[in-house]
Amino acid sequence: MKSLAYTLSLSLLALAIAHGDQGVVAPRETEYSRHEAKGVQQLMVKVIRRHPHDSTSFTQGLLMHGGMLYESSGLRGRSSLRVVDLPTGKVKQEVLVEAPYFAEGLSLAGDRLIQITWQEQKALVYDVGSLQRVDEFEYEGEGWGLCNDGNGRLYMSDGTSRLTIRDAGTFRKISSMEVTLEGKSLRNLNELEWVDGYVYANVWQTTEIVKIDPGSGKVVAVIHAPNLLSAEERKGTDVLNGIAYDPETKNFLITGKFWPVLFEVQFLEEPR
Ligand SMILES: [Ca+2]
Repeated sequence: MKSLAYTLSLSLLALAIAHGDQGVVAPRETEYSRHEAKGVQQLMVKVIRRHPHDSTSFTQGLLMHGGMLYESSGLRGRSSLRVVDLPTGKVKQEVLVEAPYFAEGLSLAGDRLIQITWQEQKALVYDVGSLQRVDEFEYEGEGWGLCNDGNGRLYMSDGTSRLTIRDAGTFRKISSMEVTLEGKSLRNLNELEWVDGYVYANVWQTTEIVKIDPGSGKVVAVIHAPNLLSAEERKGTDVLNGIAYDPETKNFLITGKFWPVLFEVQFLEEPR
Protein backbone atom coordinates (compact mmCIF):
# COMPACT_ATOMS: atom_id res chain seq x y z
CA MET A 1 0.00 0.00 0.00
CA LYS A 2 1.28 3.40 -0.86
CA SER A 3 1.98 5.71 2.03
CA LEU A 4 -0.28 8.67 2.69
CA ALA A 5 2.62 11.03 1.95
CA TYR A 6 3.17 9.36 -1.42
CA THR A 7 -0.53 9.55 -2.28
CA LEU A 8 -0.63 13.15 -1.15
CA SER A 9 2.40 14.08 -3.25
CA LEU A 10 0.82 12.40 -6.28
CA SER A 11 -2.39 14.35 -5.65
CA LEU A 12 -0.43 17.59 -5.44
CA LEU A 13 1.40 16.69 -8.63
CA ALA A 14 -1.91 15.94 -10.37
CA LEU A 15 -3.25 19.27 -9.16
CA ALA A 16 -0.18 21.07 -10.44
CA ILE A 17 -0.42 19.40 -13.84
CA ALA A 18 -4.15 20.02 -14.07
CA HIS A 19 -3.79 23.70 -13.31
CA GLY A 20 -0.45 24.49 -14.89
CA ASP A 21 0.59 28.08 -14.41
CA GLN A 22 -3.05 29.01 -13.87
CA GLY A 23 -3.26 26.99 -10.67
CA VAL A 24 -3.93 28.44 -7.29
CA VAL A 25 -1.63 26.48 -5.04
CA ALA A 26 -0.20 27.47 -1.70
CA PRO A 27 3.53 28.26 -1.77
CA ARG A 28 5.83 25.57 -0.47
CA GLU A 29 9.57 25.24 -0.33
CA THR A 30 11.22 23.59 -3.30
CA GLU A 31 12.42 20.03 -2.94
CA TYR A 32 15.94 21.39 -3.17
CA SER A 33 16.18 22.75 0.33
CA ARG A 34 19.04 24.87 1.57
CA HIS A 35 20.47 21.82 3.28
CA GLU A 36 20.70 19.87 0.05
CA ALA A 37 22.23 22.74 -1.88
CA LYS A 38 25.26 23.28 0.33
CA GLY A 39 27.52 24.30 -2.51
CA VAL A 40 25.25 27.13 -3.57
CA GLN A 41 25.12 30.58 -2.02
CA GLN A 42 22.06 31.04 0.20
CA LEU A 43 20.54 34.51 0.26
CA MET A 44 17.71 36.08 2.19
CA VAL A 45 15.43 38.96 1.38
CA LYS A 46 15.78 42.26 3.23
CA VAL A 47 12.68 44.41 2.79
CA ILE A 48 13.57 48.04 2.11
CA ARG A 49 10.06 49.32 1.36
CA ARG A 50 6.54 48.01 0.88
CA HIS A 51 4.49 49.40 -2.02
CA PRO A 52 0.76 48.88 -2.64
CA HIS A 53 -0.01 46.32 -5.37
CA ASP A 54 -3.30 45.69 -7.15
CA SER A 55 -4.54 42.46 -5.58
CA THR A 56 -6.65 41.72 -8.66
CA SER A 57 -3.47 41.37 -10.74
CA PHE A 58 -2.40 37.80 -11.47
CA THR A 59 1.23 38.87 -11.86
CA GLN A 60 3.06 37.06 -14.65
CA GLY A 61 5.55 39.62 -15.90
CA LEU A 62 7.26 42.55 -14.18
CA LEU A 63 9.89 45.07 -15.22
CA MET A 64 10.97 48.65 -14.55
CA HIS A 65 11.44 51.15 -17.36
CA GLY A 66 11.79 54.92 -17.15
CA GLY A 67 10.85 54.95 -13.48
CA MET A 68 7.56 53.13 -14.10
CA LEU A 69 6.61 49.56 -13.40
CA TYR A 70 5.33 47.49 -16.34
CA GLU A 71 3.23 44.49 -15.41
CA SER A 72 1.69 41.62 -17.35
CA SER A 73 -1.36 40.14 -15.63
CA GLY A 74 -2.71 36.73 -16.57
CA LEU A 75 -5.85 34.60 -16.60
CA ARG A 76 -7.96 33.96 -19.68
CA GLY A 77 -10.40 36.79 -20.36
CA ARG A 78 -8.83 38.92 -17.61
CA SER A 79 -5.31 39.38 -18.95
CA SER A 80 -3.76 42.81 -19.34
CA LEU A 81 -0.65 44.89 -19.75
CA ARG A 82 -0.30 47.73 -17.26
CA VAL A 83 1.88 50.69 -16.49
CA VAL A 84 1.96 51.14 -12.73
CA ASP A 85 3.13 53.99 -10.52
CA LEU A 86 5.42 52.26 -8.04
CA PRO A 87 4.91 54.38 -4.87
CA THR A 88 1.09 54.32 -5.07
CA GLY A 89 0.50 51.07 -6.96
CA LYS A 90 -1.96 52.97 -9.17
CA VAL A 91 -2.50 51.64 -12.69
CA LYS A 92 -1.71 54.62 -14.96
CA GLN A 93 -2.30 52.90 -18.29
CA GLU A 94 -3.82 49.53 -19.12
CA VAL A 95 -4.45 47.49 -22.23
CA LEU A 96 -6.73 44.48 -21.96
CA VAL A 97 -5.64 41.27 -23.66
CA GLU A 98 -8.55 39.48 -25.29
CA ALA A 99 -9.41 35.81 -24.78
CA PRO A 100 -8.21 33.25 -25.54
CA TYR A 101 -4.84 34.80 -24.67
CA PHE A 102 -3.53 34.09 -21.17
CA ALA A 103 -0.81 36.71 -20.65
CA GLU A 104 2.48 35.61 -19.14
CA GLY A 105 6.04 36.98 -19.10
CA LEU A 106 6.98 40.47 -20.26
CA SER A 107 10.19 42.00 -21.54
CA LEU A 108 11.40 45.15 -23.22
CA ALA A 109 13.36 44.99 -26.49
CA GLY A 110 14.33 48.47 -27.71
CA ASP A 111 11.12 50.48 -27.74
CA ARG A 112 8.89 47.42 -27.90
CA LEU A 113 7.34 45.44 -25.08
CA ILE A 114 7.00 41.71 -25.75
CA GLN A 115 4.30 39.86 -23.81
CA ILE A 116 4.21 36.08 -24.15
CA THR A 117 1.15 33.88 -23.64
CA TRP A 118 0.76 30.65 -21.70
CA GLN A 119 -0.52 28.13 -24.24
CA GLU A 120 -1.48 30.26 -27.23
CA GLN A 121 2.03 30.14 -28.74
CA LYS A 122 1.93 33.82 -29.56
CA ALA A 123 3.95 36.80 -28.33
CA LEU A 124 2.17 40.16 -28.45
CA VAL A 125 4.34 43.17 -29.28
CA TYR A 126 3.54 46.71 -28.11
CA ASP A 127 5.04 50.14 -28.56
CA VAL A 128 6.32 50.96 -25.07
CA GLY A 129 5.18 54.60 -25.25
CA SER A 130 1.62 54.16 -26.50
CA LEU A 131 0.98 50.50 -25.57
CA GLN A 132 -0.39 50.10 -29.12
CA ARG A 133 -0.05 46.57 -30.42
CA VAL A 134 2.36 46.76 -33.33
CA ASP A 135 3.36 43.17 -34.10
CA GLU A 136 3.21 39.56 -32.95
CA PHE A 137 5.45 36.51 -33.05
CA GLU A 138 4.63 32.81 -33.03
CA TYR A 139 6.55 30.17 -31.12
CA GLU A 140 6.20 26.55 -30.08
CA GLY A 141 5.42 25.34 -26.57
CA GLU A 142 4.30 27.16 -23.45
CA GLY A 143 5.29 30.66 -22.43
CA TRP A 144 5.96 31.47 -18.76
CA GLY A 145 8.70 34.07 -18.15
CA LEU A 146 10.77 36.41 -20.32
CA CYS A 147 13.81 38.68 -19.83
CA ASN A 148 16.32 40.52 -21.99
CA ASP A 149 20.11 40.26 -21.59
CA GLY A 150 20.53 43.78 -23.00
CA ASN A 151 22.64 42.30 -25.78
CA GLY A 152 20.00 41.32 -28.31
CA ARG A 153 18.90 38.09 -26.68
CA LEU A 154 15.77 37.15 -24.78
CA TYR A 155 15.61 34.32 -22.25
CA MET A 156 12.27 32.55 -22.02
CA SER A 157 10.97 29.96 -19.55
CA ASP A 158 8.19 27.46 -20.21
CA GLY A 159 7.68 25.80 -16.82
CA THR A 160 10.34 23.17 -17.42
CA SER A 161 14.02 23.32 -16.46
CA ARG A 162 14.96 24.73 -19.87
CA LEU A 163 15.39 28.34 -20.91
CA THR A 164 15.05 29.19 -24.60
CA ILE A 165 17.29 31.93 -25.91
CA ARG A 166 15.71 34.02 -28.66
CA ASP A 167 16.67 36.88 -30.92
CA ALA A 168 15.19 40.05 -29.35
CA GLY A 169 14.32 41.48 -32.75
CA THR A 170 12.75 38.47 -34.49
CA PHE A 171 11.93 36.21 -31.51
CA ARG A 172 13.59 33.34 -33.42
CA LYS A 173 15.07 30.59 -31.27
CA ILE A 174 18.86 30.77 -31.07
CA SER A 175 19.50 27.99 -28.55
CA SER A 176 18.30 26.56 -25.27
CA MET A 177 19.91 25.66 -21.97
CA GLU A 178 19.22 23.33 -19.07
CA VAL A 179 19.12 24.93 -15.63
CA THR A 180 20.56 22.82 -12.85
CA LEU A 181 20.91 23.09 -9.10
CA GLU A 182 23.71 20.94 -7.71
CA GLY A 183 23.65 18.85 -10.87
CA LYS A 184 19.89 18.21 -10.88
CA SER A 185 17.50 19.78 -13.36
CA LEU A 186 15.46 22.54 -11.74
CA ARG A 187 12.00 22.66 -13.25
CA ASN A 188 9.09 25.11 -12.86
CA LEU A 189 11.18 28.14 -13.79
CA ASN A 190 8.73 31.02 -14.01
CA GLU A 191 9.06 34.82 -14.12
CA LEU A 192 12.54 36.06 -15.06
CA GLU A 193 14.76 39.11 -14.70
CA TRP A 194 18.22 39.79 -16.11
CA VAL A 195 20.51 41.68 -13.71
CA ASP A 196 24.27 42.22 -14.08
CA GLY A 197 24.92 39.14 -16.19
CA TYR A 198 22.68 36.71 -14.31
CA VAL A 199 19.15 35.41 -14.84
CA TYR A 200 16.92 35.52 -11.77
CA ALA A 201 13.94 33.16 -11.84
CA ASN A 202 10.95 32.52 -9.65
CA VAL A 203 10.53 28.80 -9.04
CA TRP A 204 6.81 28.18 -9.36
CA GLN A 205 5.01 27.00 -6.22
CA THR A 206 7.92 27.93 -4.00
CA THR A 207 9.01 30.98 -2.05
CA GLU A 208 12.41 30.80 -3.70
CA ILE A 209 14.13 32.75 -6.44
CA VAL A 210 17.21 31.29 -8.11
CA LYS A 211 20.17 33.17 -9.60
CA ILE A 212 21.36 31.40 -12.75
CA ASP A 213 24.69 31.68 -14.56
CA PRO A 214 23.56 31.94 -18.20
CA GLY A 215 26.91 30.60 -19.37
CA SER A 216 26.56 27.23 -17.68
CA GLY A 217 22.89 27.05 -16.67
CA LYS A 218 24.02 26.43 -13.10
CA VAL A 219 22.17 27.99 -10.17
CA VAL A 220 24.76 30.00 -8.25
CA ALA A 221 22.48 31.28 -5.49
CA VAL A 222 19.11 30.48 -3.96
CA ILE A 223 17.18 33.43 -2.54
CA HIS A 224 14.71 32.51 0.18
CA ALA A 225 11.64 34.75 0.41
CA PRO A 226 9.20 33.10 2.81
CA ASN A 227 6.63 34.88 4.97
CA LEU A 228 6.73 38.23 3.22
CA LEU A 229 2.97 38.66 3.60
CA SER A 230 1.22 38.67 6.95
CA ALA A 231 -1.44 36.02 7.56
CA GLU A 232 -4.09 38.66 6.92
CA GLU A 233 -2.47 39.82 3.66
CA ARG A 234 -2.01 36.26 2.48
CA LYS A 235 -5.75 35.56 2.30
CA GLY A 236 -6.86 35.00 -1.29
CA THR A 237 -3.36 35.23 -2.71
CA ASP A 238 -1.48 32.84 -4.98
CA VAL A 239 2.25 32.16 -5.34
CA LEU A 240 5.26 34.48 -5.26
CA ASN A 241 5.85 35.60 -8.86
CA GLY A 242 7.34 38.68 -10.47
CA ILE A 243 10.85 40.08 -10.28
CA ALA A 244 11.90 43.50 -11.51
CA TYR A 245 15.10 45.45 -10.95
CA ASP A 246 15.29 49.19 -10.42
CA PRO A 247 18.63 50.46 -11.75
CA GLU A 248 18.10 53.79 -9.97
CA THR A 249 18.00 52.33 -6.47
CA LYS A 250 19.69 49.00 -7.34
CA ASN A 251 16.86 47.30 -5.44
CA PHE A 252 14.80 44.35 -6.61
CA LEU A 253 11.00 44.51 -6.72
CA ILE A 254 9.14 41.30 -6.02
CA THR A 255 5.48 40.42 -5.65
CA GLY A 256 3.04 37.60 -6.33
CA LYS A 257 -0.23 36.68 -7.97
CA PHE A 258 -3.09 38.56 -6.29
CA TRP A 259 -0.64 39.97 -3.74
CA PRO A 260 -1.71 43.27 -2.11
CA VAL A 261 1.93 44.29 -1.60
CA LEU A 262 4.96 44.73 -3.85
CA PHE A 263 8.21 44.48 -1.92
CA GLU A 264 11.28 46.59 -2.67
CA VAL A 265 14.10 44.37 -1.48
CA GLN A 266 17.77 43.52 -1.44
CA PHE A 267 19.19 40.02 -1.51
CA LEU A 268 21.69 39.52 1.30
CA GLU A 269 23.75 36.68 2.66
CA GLU A 270 22.07 34.93 5.55
CA PRO A 271 23.66 35.72 8.91
CA ARG A 272 25.55 32.75 10.25
CA1 LIG B 1 10.89 40.40 -14.76
